[in-house]
Amino acid sequence: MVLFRGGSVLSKFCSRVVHQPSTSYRSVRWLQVQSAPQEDLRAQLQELIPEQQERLKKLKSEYGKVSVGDVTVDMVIGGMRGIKGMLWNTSLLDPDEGIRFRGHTIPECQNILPAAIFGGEPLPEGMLWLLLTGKVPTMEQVSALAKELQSRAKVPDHAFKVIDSLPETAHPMTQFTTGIMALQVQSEFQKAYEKGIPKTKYWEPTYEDSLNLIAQLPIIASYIYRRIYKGGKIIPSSDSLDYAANFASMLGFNDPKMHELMRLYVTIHSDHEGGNVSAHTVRLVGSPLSDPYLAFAAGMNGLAGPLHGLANQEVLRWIKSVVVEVGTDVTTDQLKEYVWKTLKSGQVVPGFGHGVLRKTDPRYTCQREFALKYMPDDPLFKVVSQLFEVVPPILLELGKVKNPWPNVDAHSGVLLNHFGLSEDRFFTVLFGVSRSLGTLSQLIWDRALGLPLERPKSVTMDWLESYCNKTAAAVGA
Ligand code: CMX
Repeated sequence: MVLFRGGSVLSKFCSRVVHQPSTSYRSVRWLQVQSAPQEDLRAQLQELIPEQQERLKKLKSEYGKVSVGDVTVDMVIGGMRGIKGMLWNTSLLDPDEGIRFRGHTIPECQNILPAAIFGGEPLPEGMLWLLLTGKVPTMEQVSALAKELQSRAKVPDHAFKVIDSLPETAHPMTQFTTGIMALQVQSEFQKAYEKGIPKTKYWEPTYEDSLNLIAQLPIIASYIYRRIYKGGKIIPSSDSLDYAANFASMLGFNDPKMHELMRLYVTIHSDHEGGNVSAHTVRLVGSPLSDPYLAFAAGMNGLAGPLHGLANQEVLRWIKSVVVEVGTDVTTDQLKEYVWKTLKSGQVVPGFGHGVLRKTDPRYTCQREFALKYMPDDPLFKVVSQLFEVVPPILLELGKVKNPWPNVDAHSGVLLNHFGLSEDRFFTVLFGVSRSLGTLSQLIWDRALGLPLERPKSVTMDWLESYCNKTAAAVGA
C-alpha cells in the first residue's frame, strides 16, 4: 500500500511498494513495480509535444509583435538583469515568492510529489517527471522512471580513465566536467545528426542523451568523490534504491536521514528558471544544436563560478573559518565583526544576495525546516541561524546590495556536513548533478519546439553614447 502525504491510497497498482507511516525508513522496491504504457515518459512527451508546438505557433502568429518590456542602459551594462528575453517553461522565479516548478512552489511540491517514506521529501524522479511533462506523476510513473534511469546508468570505462588522467588535486568540478565530456562520445544526437535526422525528430535523440546523462551523472560524481577523498574505493550502484538514495549510497552514506536530505537537495536544486548562469549556458550552447553533453558540460563550467554554484563551498568554508577563529559559541557581536572583516577585505558574504530574488530564498527555508527536524542541535546550524539575523542589516547598511537575504547556498553545506559529507570542494558537484534535471528537461523542449539559435544583439560603448545623445536631443527638441 502506498500512502501519499495527502493520505491517498494507491494499493491497486503498487501493492509491493511499502511505506511506513512512522519515523522508520524503508527503501522503495522500485524494480518490483511493472510499468504500463501510461508510465512511459517518452510516450507521454510524444503526446504532449504536438499541442505545445501548436500553442507556440499561435502565440507567435497572434502576438509576435507585442512588447514585453523596455531595455534600459542599466540593463545593457548590468549583466542583462531583468530583461525578459528567453522562453523557459520548466520553472519561473518570482522575486518575492521564489521558485515555482511548473507552477508549483516548493511546499506544494513537498505535498504533491511522491515520496519514498511517509511524509518525507519528494523523490527527484517525480520532480523530473513534473519538469518534463508539467504533470504531477503517480507513484507508478515515478517508479517506472526510476527503473528507466537505472537501466541507463552504465558509464563506459573510458570515462573513468579520462578522470583518472587528471591529478587528484584537480577541483572536483574540473573532474566533473571532464567526465561529462568523456561521456559525450556516446551522444545519440550527434550520431543522428551526422546521419541526417530531420528537424521534427531532434527531440528524440535529445531525450535519449538527456536521460542517459541524468542517469549517469551520480556515478561520475560519486566516482570523483571516492577517488579524491576515499582512496578510490568505489561503491557500486544499488538497484533497490531510488535515484537520490542510490547517489548518497554510492558516495558512502547510508543513514536514511542523509538519503532524505539528498532527495530534498536534488529536488530543490533542479531548476531556477532560465536566466541563471548555468541554465542559460546550457540553453545558449544547446541552441546551435550542440548535443546535451556539450551543452550541459558548458553549463557546469558556469556553475563552478564562486558567485553562482561554487558559493555553497564558500559558505561552509566561511562558517568554519568563523568557528576556528571564535568557536561555536560565537556571540552576535563577534559574528558582526567577522562579517564586517570579510566585507572590508573586499570579499562578498557568500550565501547572501541574489540576481532576481528580493526575499529569503524558499530553498533556504525548506533546508532550515529540514535542519530543525533532523539536526536542531548541530552547532554549525546554530551559526547559520545567527547569520540570518546578523548579515541582512549589515548588507543593507552598505547601501548597494539589492537583496540582503540568504540564498540556497547559505544552508546546504551545513546540512551535508552534519551527515558526514564535509568535503566542501565537492559540494558544487552535488548542485551540478541536481541541475541536470531542469536544464536537460528544458533542452528536450527546446528541440521539440524548434527554438532557434540564440543570438542577442550587443552594442559598443560608442553606440550606446551616440544612441543616448540622439534620444536626449530628440526629447529636448
Ligand atoms: N556580500 C557583499 N556584497 C554583495 C553581496 C554579498 N553577499 N551581494 C551583493 N553585493 C554587492 C555586489 O557585489 C555589488 O557590488 P558592486 O556594485 O560594488 O559591484 C552590489 O552589492 C550590488 O549587487 P546586487 O545587484 O545586489 O547583486 P547582483 O545581482 O549583482 O549579484 C550575487 C548577485 C548573487 C552575485 C551577489 O549577491 C553575491 O555576490 N552574493 C554572494 C555570492 C553568492 O551567494 N552567490 C550564490 C547565488 C545563488 C546561486 O547562484 O547559487
